[in-house]
Formats: sequence, C-alpha cells, structure tokens
Amino acid sequence: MFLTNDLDAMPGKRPNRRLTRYLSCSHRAESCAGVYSKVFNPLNKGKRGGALGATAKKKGPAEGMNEETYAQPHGIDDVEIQEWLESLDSVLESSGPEVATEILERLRAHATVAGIDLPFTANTPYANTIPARLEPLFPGDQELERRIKSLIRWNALAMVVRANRVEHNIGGHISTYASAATLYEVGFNHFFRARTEEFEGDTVYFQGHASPGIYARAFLEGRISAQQLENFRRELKPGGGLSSYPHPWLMPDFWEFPTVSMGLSPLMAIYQARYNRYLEDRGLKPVTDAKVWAFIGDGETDEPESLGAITLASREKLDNLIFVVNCNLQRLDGPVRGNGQIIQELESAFRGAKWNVIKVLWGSEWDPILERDTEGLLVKRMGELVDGEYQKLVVSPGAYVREHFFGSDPRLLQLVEPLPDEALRRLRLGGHDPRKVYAAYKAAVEHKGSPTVILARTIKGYGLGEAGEGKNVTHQQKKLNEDELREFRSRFGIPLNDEDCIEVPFYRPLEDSVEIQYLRARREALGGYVPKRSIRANPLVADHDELFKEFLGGSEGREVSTTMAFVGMLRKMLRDPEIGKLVVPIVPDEARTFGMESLFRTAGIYSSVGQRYEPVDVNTLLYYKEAKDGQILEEGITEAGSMASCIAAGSAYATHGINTIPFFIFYSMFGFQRIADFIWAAADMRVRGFLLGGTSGRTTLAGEGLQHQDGNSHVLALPVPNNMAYDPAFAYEIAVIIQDGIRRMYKEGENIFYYITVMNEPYAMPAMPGDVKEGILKGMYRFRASENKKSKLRAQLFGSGAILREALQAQEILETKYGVAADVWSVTSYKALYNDGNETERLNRLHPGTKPRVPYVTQCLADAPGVLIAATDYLKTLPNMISKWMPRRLASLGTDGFGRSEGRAALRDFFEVDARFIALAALHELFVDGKIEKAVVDGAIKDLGINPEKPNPVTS
Ligand SMILES: Cc1ncc(C[n+]2csc(CCOP(=O)(O)OP(=O)(O)O)c2C)c(N)n1
Ligand SMILES: [Mg+2]
Repeated sequence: MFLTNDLDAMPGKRPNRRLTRYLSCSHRAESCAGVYSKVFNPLNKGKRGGALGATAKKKGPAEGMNEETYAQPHGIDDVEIQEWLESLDSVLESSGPEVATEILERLRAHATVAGIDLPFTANTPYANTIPARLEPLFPGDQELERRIKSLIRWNALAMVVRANRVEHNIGGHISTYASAATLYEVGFNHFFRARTEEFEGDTVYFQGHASPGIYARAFLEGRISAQQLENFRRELKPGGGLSSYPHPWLMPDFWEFPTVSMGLSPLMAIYQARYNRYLEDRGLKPVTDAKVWAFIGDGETDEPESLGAITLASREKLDNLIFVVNCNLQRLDGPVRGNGQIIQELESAFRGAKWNVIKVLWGSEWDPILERDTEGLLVKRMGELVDGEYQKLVVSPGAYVREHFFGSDPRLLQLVEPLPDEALRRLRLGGHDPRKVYAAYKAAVEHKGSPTVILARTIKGYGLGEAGEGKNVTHQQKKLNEDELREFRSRFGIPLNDEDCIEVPFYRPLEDSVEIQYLRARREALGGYVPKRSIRANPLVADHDELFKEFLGGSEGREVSTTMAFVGMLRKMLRDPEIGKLVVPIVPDEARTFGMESLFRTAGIYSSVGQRYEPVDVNTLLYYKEAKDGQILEEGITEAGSMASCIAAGSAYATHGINTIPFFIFYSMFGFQRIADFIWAAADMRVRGFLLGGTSGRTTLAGEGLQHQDGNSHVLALPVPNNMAYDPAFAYEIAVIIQDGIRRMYKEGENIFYYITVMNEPYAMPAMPGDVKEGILKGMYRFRASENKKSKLRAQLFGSGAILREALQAQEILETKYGVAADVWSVTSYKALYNDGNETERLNRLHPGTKPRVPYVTQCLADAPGVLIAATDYLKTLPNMISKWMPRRLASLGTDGFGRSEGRAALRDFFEVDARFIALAALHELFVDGKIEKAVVDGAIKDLGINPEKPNPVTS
C-alpha cells in the first residue's frame, strides 16, 4: 500500500514530508490533533493568518458547525497548513483521488488509534462537489437555452401578475420558479425523458409552487393555450383554466403527482423509486434506467416526512432516485436557517444516510478566483457565513460584496483586486449556472449504488430586483409596478417595448423561431413532453364471480373475524389467474395482528436482496420468508411509507400502465387519523385500490385503550370525495364490496378507491340472505326482519360492523321481553347513504319541475314502521347525518369519547352501544311516542342492569 514506513522510497512519488511527519508524531496525540483537524476539517477556523473578518470574529460557530472544530488549534502556523495542503495536492496530482482518499482514510484510522478524538462531521467544505476541472462539456446551446428560459420566466411572471390584476388576491407564486428556472430548464432540455411506447420514462415531482414556470414552458411547447394561462387559478372560467398547483384530479392529462402539501412528495418519490424496483424484481416491468426526480424546497425539508424515509432510499440502493433541493435559503416568512447553514445541515443528514450528495453552490465566475486561491482561504471564508448573511450578500452591490465578504482578509481582497465591483455583483450562484447544474445532473444520473441529492444554491425571486429578489417578502410577491416590470423585461431581454411591457402580455415566439424549434427538438430527442399523464393500462376482463363465491356462503358456524375473512379472500386473490400477480399486499409491521403471517411463506415478503440469512423460524410452516420476487410489501412501522407504496401501486395504471391492485391493511386508528394528507393526495392522484382499517371499532378492539380504539376513521373518511367507505359486518359483505370495487376501478376505470374496516372479533359468518348485493353496495339493506307481523310496537334497528350483532341481540330482547317487533338493518356505509341523500336533494332543487327523486334511505324505510334506532362503533354523527331522510326521528348510539383499556362487553356498556342500550333506546322512543308506559322503560333500565347515573363517555 501507499502508506509504508518508507514513503520516500516509493518510486515515482514525491516525498510526502507532512504525512511522514504526522505519522512520526503519532505518540504526541494532542499536538497532532491540532494538525489533523486543521488540515482536514473544512469548517475549522484558524486563529492565525487573520482569516476571520471583523464580523465573523465576533461570532461563535455557525449552526451545524462543531464547537470543537471552531476552537483554535495550537502550535500550528499557516506555513505548516500550506505544506500539508501541498502534500495532498501532490498526491492528488501524481496518484489521483483514489490514492488520496486511501491516505486520508488511513490517516483518520491512524489518528483514532493514536487516541485522537476526531470531531465528527459529515460535512464537506462549503464548495461545489464537482470541481471545475471535472466538469463535463455543456452539450446544449447555452445562449439559446438562456433565451428560452427568459421567455418562460416572463410568461410565468405574467400569468401571476395578470391573474392578480383581474382578480385581486387570487394568489400565485413568482419567486419560487424564479429561483428554480435553471434547475428545471437543464432538466427539460437534457434529462427528463418522456414516457413513450418503448420506454417508461422518467418520473418528475415538480415543486408545487413552481407550477407557473411549468405551465409557462408548456405554453411555449404549444401544449397550453394563452387562454388557459390567462385563466391561471381561475379554473372554472369558460375555456378552462389552470389549477394553482399540480393536481391530477383537476388536470388529469397533465399533472401526475400532487406535490404542494409539503413533505409528501419527497416521501412519495422515495417509495415510487422503490416501487419501480419492486415491479422489476417481480418481473412486472422491464428493468430500465428510468429515474425518479423530486424537486423540493429547502424550507420543505423541515417537514418530518421529507427526510423521514431517506435511509430507506439508501438501504435499498435506489440509484434511480434523484432529489434536487432548491436551496434559495428562504421559505415563506424568512430565511430557512438565518443563523445557520441549511445546505450544510442537509448535507450531513443525507451523507449520514449514505446518499450521494452533490453541492452546486457557486457559478463558473467563481472558478478563476478559486483557482487563484492556493491557500484554501476562499472556501474557508465561504463556509463561515450564516445563511442570513448570504441572503443579503447575494443581492448586494459589488462594493458591499468586496467589503463584507472578501474584506475579511487582505489576502482575499487581493484575490479579487483585478475585478471591478460590477463583476463581483455578477458572481452567480451554482443553481443559476446551467453548466454547473448540468454537471451535477449528469453525475447524478450516472451515479451507481445510492440515491443522489443535489443541493443547489439559488436566489429566491431571482431577477425580480427591487420587487423582491432575495427579500423576505418575496414568496408572496404577486404584483410588480411598471418600473419593476420594465427592469425584469430588460434583464431577461424580452422583446417588448416599454409600453407593451407594462401590460404584461404573454409572449411566444413564432413557431418557426429558433427558440421554439430548439425547444421542440430537445423534447423530441427526449421522447416527448413532460409532465404528461395518461392511462396506459388495459382494463381487466374477468368477472371474478368464482373467486368470491365461497365467501357468500357463510362460515357454517365457525367463528371467524372479518379480518380473517378478508385475509382468506386475499389469499385466494393472490392465486387468481388474472389478478393474482397484480395484487400488492402492503402492511406496516402488523401482519401478525391481522393473521396474515400465512402469506409470508406463500406470497413472500419483498426484499431487493432476497434473504441473506437463515430465518430463526425456518423450520416452521409460516417462516419469515423474504425474497427478491416476494409480493408482500412489509414496510415496517411507517404508515406514511406504506401509504406512499399504496399510492405508487394504486397509480401504476397510469405511471407504468400496470393495473397493480394495492391492499394496504393497517391499524385503523393510524390510518385516516395519522396520514390523512397522504390519503388526500392519493385521492387527488386518482389512486385505485383498497385501504383496510384493521382492528377497527372503538369497542371492538378490546384492551388497547384510548390511542388505539378507533371510532373516528369513518368520520375522517367522509371528506375524501372519491373514497368509498364501508363498515361491513360479515364476510359476504366484504366479498361483495371488493368484487364490485375491482370491477369499478379496474374494469370500468372509475377513479375511486376504497376504505373498508375489518375487525378482530370472531363470530359465525352468516350466508348472504338472498340477493342483497345492491343494498350492501348502496349502504344498507334489511338483514333480518321480525317474524312477528302482528305487534303494534315496532322498531327498526340499524347496526354496522360488529355492532350489528348487538342490534340482533337487541331484536331478540325487544321481542321476547317487551313484545316489540324489530327489524334489523345492516348499514354498510353511512357515507354512501349520505352522498346519495345529498345528491338526490341537489337534483331535486336544480330540477324542480321533474318528478322528485327519493333518497335511497327513504326508499328503504318506506315500509318500515316503528321507532328508529341506530348503533355504531363510530361517532353518532354518522347515523345522524342521514336522519333527515328518514321518515321519523332517529335515536343514535355511538362511541363518541376516549376509549378505555377494557374487554368488549365493558366497553360497549361504557359507550352505551350494546344490545341492552339499543333495546332501551327503542323502548324510550316508544315511550316518547306514547306507545308504552314510562314504567316499562323504568323496568327495562332495572332489568337490563343499566346504571342511569353512569358517567357520560364523551366527557369522562
Ligand atoms: C404542509 C404545508 N405547510 C405549509 C404550506 C404553505 N407554504 C407554501 S410555500 C411555503 C414556503 C416554501 O418554502 P421552500 O420549501 O423553501 O420553497 P421555496 O418557495 O423557497 O422554493 C409554505 C410554508 C404548504 N404548502 N404545505
Ligand atoms: Mg426555499
């Protein structure tokens, strides 16, 4: 190896005096520590040499810098540093970076052995990761690309300014795209490959607030009309408009991924990249080099979801994933880290997570200055400023830059002495330099073995000048005055005269202009336009009657839970010739809870590396089998990650042209309640598939208590318009719902998805009582009518999920003890009934002359006499919201309140939803109607063992 005791004797190598000296002083740990950290820690600030300016001197280390590294090392002078640096340069020159790396690693190891407590840092200096000398040639016509970009900048600004002139406060963002224009344009001109017949295409998550720029480009491409641009944020205007942000629901031929709720898209992108690998490993799509690009804001990285799954990406070696963080150092209110350095903070997080990190901080104008700086002072100075200082510096005049940045050290001043102030003002940041951005993107797409993050420094509101460039108010800037418009026009060379310019017209060069021709040619070379969403999967054809038939017959007395019944269906679906391969079971470390472990062995758990170990339970029937072609996505404890997988699987019909059918089963309390925003995004994305809320029902999940017992999720599912929510009680109901769901989504292509709650209470599953399929799907059907047709005392009992059985018991109590004849209804979906009722009302209101329609609930209850009682394991609001379409008053029982650690019987007593309370409610309603005496109710309270003074579950 290179580091021998006899360095001088190595052929062809220059004697490495510094390293030799270091090695020989290893016994003097303390003094060597100074040497080491001084040379190799880029964040170090030396006491000598006057490297710190007046401002920096007063301050402590910037945030993210280590106090220890800031401390002044002793016994070392600049000459010594210089010698070390020269030694390293010489090694680099003569032996290359690999040898230099080896030496540094050996040195670090040696220092550790020598007892030197090396300060940990995952950071590299505040410099470009790719040095100028390793930059590839820029393959495009830089001047032409700049002109195209300028036109896009103009149109993006124009659409926001015009929209706000027409309608004050309609909103929109100028400064996000202004900062990211180069990041996007280099991608559009050189990297983003479209989806074609032959190639699946790259997947791009656009930063939501940059949408004006993406629209403006599509306008130049001739894909979006001037009329649509004019109606930005006014989608309901005749001729159509453009949605504020990327929403596939609103623009299904254009946008693919909703990204504007911050933090969702980074996580979704990670799981998308992983899902692409899953499809490849399972042979469902060919192996390609398609990339997933995610453009995110630096402020956005504060959302826990943004960085929450980055270790998954590196663990899975997702080199098909590229994050581009637009580091304009600002968020909405002000700087992201005014007192620190967001870029360094992100670098250490990503490097710590083993990502390939590429920093693009400085533009080409800096290269000659850096080259002149043989002492490394400039890079050191670059690392000293906190972001708040940079925010000011990058939009300041050259004289200010000279004084406040270079002025910290006479040697730095000397470096820029030949440059006029104007040249200092024009020193660009890396994210605005296409050559630097191109180099980074090229390195990213060529990188193997880990995901890449590009940290690109930009200026928020770039080009807005006085109107907001780099200012704290820039995020909200929507209006420019005449001077500001003219200034912007001139800066970007938009061919509009002073007069026209203030009207802010959209500008598109003629079709045969070099700009349009170039732009089209570039996109053609990359396969077409991006973004573009299209449905590429063919509909399924089978009816799957055979598959689900067995579940319509009941369990013949055997006690099973609806979860077990569902797992039985899943097992069968996995074996189905048409859908078997397409089924994607997804579970966040809860498979055993749901009795799904039997699938481990048969379907296998997906692992990109197979199973590198012999599982501890290998000798058991249901061992933990991981396999490269495993079908189950066992995601570990991440409902958000699992949902992101579900989104990738449920949108694969569009993204990949593959009808994968996700079945994401989770602890129901940790679904809508915890990850509702992802579910909302899934709805926007037209995701198809099934969410299964396991262990559901506030009183059905025994023992687990307040944080687990779910009586909320069906209420939380209400706002999601295209989500079909069902609370079935029996196996046949689930079978009917799933079979119909597959038909609607994958045969008919409806853009809906399902939420089905399943429980863990075992009971005998009855056979389907006649043809009640329609009622199951519409939300309710009469499950068991009373056989007593003569009684004058009548009741209708509505039960759902496991509480349906309480209603059945109440039916018996009422008949046998009180002579009340009650019918029992299974309400499978209050949501479906609610939507139907509202739609009926609405149609009647809008068409007063036509024969009024009757809500389905009203139709059902037309021949259902007596008092009306509903009992649910969810909030009372569910039955209450449909009561207005019932022929009479409704008494609702539900589980409003905090859960308890208890058994089912005690819980149902506590929440007053058991058979006794249902019976009491019916008797009380009859009493209120004057049908029975008060004494009967009093007697029932006593007989049924109900404590009338018990605490209210809602407030206790
Ligand atoms: C979850 C969420 N919270 C808040 C917002 C509101 N919001 C929109 S833009 C923005 C600031 C964005 O800053 P950054 O991520 O740095 O993006 P930039 O515009 O600077 O590129 C905020 C807070 C949002 N869209 N999503
Ligand atoms: Mg920002």
